[in-house]
This record gives sequence, C-alpha cells and structure tokens, in this order.
Amino acid sequence: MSGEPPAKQRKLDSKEAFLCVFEQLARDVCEDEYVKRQPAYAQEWISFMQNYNVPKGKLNRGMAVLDGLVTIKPDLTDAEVQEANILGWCIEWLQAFFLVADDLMDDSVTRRGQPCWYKRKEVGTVACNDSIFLEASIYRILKKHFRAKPYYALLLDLFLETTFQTSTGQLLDLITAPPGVVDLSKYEMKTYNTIVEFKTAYYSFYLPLACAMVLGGVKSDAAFDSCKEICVEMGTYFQAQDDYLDCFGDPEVIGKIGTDIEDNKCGWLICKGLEKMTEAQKKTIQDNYGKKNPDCVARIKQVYRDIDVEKDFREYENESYKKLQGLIEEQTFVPGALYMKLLKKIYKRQK
Ligand code: DMA
Ligand code: MG
Ligand code: MG
Ligand code: MG
Repeated sequence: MSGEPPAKQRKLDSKEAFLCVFEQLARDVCEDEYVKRQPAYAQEWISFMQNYNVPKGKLNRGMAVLDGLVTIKPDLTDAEVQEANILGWCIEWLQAFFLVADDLMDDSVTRRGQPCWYKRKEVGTVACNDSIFLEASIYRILKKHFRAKPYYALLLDLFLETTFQTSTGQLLDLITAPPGVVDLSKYEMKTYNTIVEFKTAYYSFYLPLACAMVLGGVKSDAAFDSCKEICVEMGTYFQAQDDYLDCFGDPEVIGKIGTDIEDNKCGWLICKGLEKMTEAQKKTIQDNYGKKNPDCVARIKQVYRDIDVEKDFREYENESYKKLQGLIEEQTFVPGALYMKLLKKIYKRQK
C-alpha cells in the first residue's frame, strides 16, 4: 500500500479507486481471526456472499463520504482519502445488510440486475443470517481501522443509531402493508413521510454526509442537526423516485423488478393518487391492490395513468429540488457543495 504512487490514489472520485478499497476490506473480513477458524467451505460462502451483495450497486452512498469530505477539506492526505473510502464501504456493507433482508421481506425477484440473494436455491432463508453477518462485518472493519481514533465511539454511535432508525422505518413500511388486507385509509402522505424518513433518509443521506463531517473535523451539534434536516428532505425525494421507478421504471435500467403494488405498499404513488381519485377509481384500487395477479397490477397502473399521477410526481420533483436548494443556501455550517454534489447525482435519475 505505502509503495503506491500517490497520483493513483488521488484520482479522487474514480469508482475504480473506490472498488480497490472494497477488495482490501473484503479480504480483511475473510481473513478475520474468527472466519479463519471456519472450514474452507464456510470461508468460501462468506467470500462469495460478500462479492454478490456488497459491491454491485451504484455506490452513490459509499462514494459520497469522500466526495463530501473534499468539499469540507480540499487538501486531503492519502490516509484521509483511505479513511473516507473505508467509511464509504461500511455504508455499502450496511446497505447490503438491509437489502438482503428487504428483498426477502418484500418478496422481490431481482436486485442490481441479478437474482435476489435469497432467491438462489442454495441460499433461501440462510439469507437471514447472511444479512446479520454483513451487518456484523461493519463493526469488524470499523474496529480494525478506527479503534485508535478519538472519534471511534462517535462512528460506532452513528452506525448503530442509523441502523435503529432504519429498522423502525422498515417496520412501518411492512406493517402498513399487511398481506391480503387493503385499507385505503392507511395510505396517507403523513404516514408515507414517516416511513421514508426512517427507512431511507438516515442511512442513505445523513450517514454518508455525517461520516464526511466527522472526518472533516466538524464539531458543532447545530451543523449535524442542519445536515439531518436537509438529508431528510433529500431522502424523502429519493424514496419517492424509488417508488415512481418501481412502477414506471425500466427493470433493465433499475436492475430490479417492481413489487410495490403486489406487496400492498404505502408508496408515494398510492398516497398521492388517492388524493385525486374518483370513488370508482378508489374501488378499482380496493379490488386490485396488493395482489400478485398481473391483471390486477395492470389495472392499478391504468388508474395511475388515468389520473396522470406522473404529472404530480414531476411537480413534486421540481418543488423538492427548489426547497432543497433553499435549505442548502440558507445553512452556513458547511460548503453547499457537500449537499449539491449528491443532489445533482440523484435529481431526475432514471435508476
Ligand atoms: C428500501 O425500500 C429501504 C431499505 C432500508 C432497503 P424499498 O423496499 O422500496 O427498496 P427497493 O425498492 O430497493 O427494494
Ligand atoms: Mg424492497
Ligand atoms: Mg422494502
Ligand atoms: Mg422500492
């Protein structure tokens, strides 16, 4: 490592450089003293499972740590770049943990252009433990690389609190969608906003930027509070996009086949749509939502088209962007670029 030419490491935003760090960390986990005591086939399982689930996403969250840190502290040492990327990968490990479990709970089929992990015939419900293993790996990585840092406890607290928040969001997402019971009164924007704040915004937006702020030496509580407020807005917008793409996106492009209608989900489209549906349209929803039958799904999508909920989505998208720009310009704790880089990556995304 120390013999690497600095120029290579300094290609700050390259996905390739970021993926190099994955290789090192994946090896660290496989060479963990406890893993080493397992039989070879268990070690192979871990290695394969990790490669299958951790590095194949867009890596927006993981790369946001370094991207954010350079806006706070432009002249970074190689060691600081490495630290940011390690924390970035911890977030990708966290995401892998949530997604392996989420796909099982959502009865999903594909993820990142490949079958969901639990769908593989040799995996099934072993995926539950794999998701726990992925989560536990985060703390092995953090311990190895950050145990001697003064901000070690701060990082642990950040990852643990974020996991707690996300699990409450996932809980609400799941219990507002009981199989076989369509209760239209449950699909309200207020409930939706709570679901997505907790299931998406904290781990996807606040966590990477808060990591960048910790590494950048930002200390004021007010700075973290302001970051949280902006990230909740950005995360809400991001999940609304996810819900829109679940229904209207191209599975080839988004890498996953939508299941929100079949799963009875309290998503953005149903919440917004119900605000403007006629009684007849509501009846169609009542009779067809939450069913695996493709004809039922097609009827729901037809109602969405008839009421042009896409137009509402585009309006929301524009308003949310403006609101975010305002919030970002208002705050003075960190350079606005910390947020704008991330916002530009997700605005009007197709995947
Ligand atoms: C995602 O919700 C939230 C977490 C914590 C994984 P989702 O089920 O809409 O995600 P996806 O569409 O990727 O399955
Ligand atoms: Mg899901
Ligand atoms: Mg889900
Ligand atoms: Mg989704």
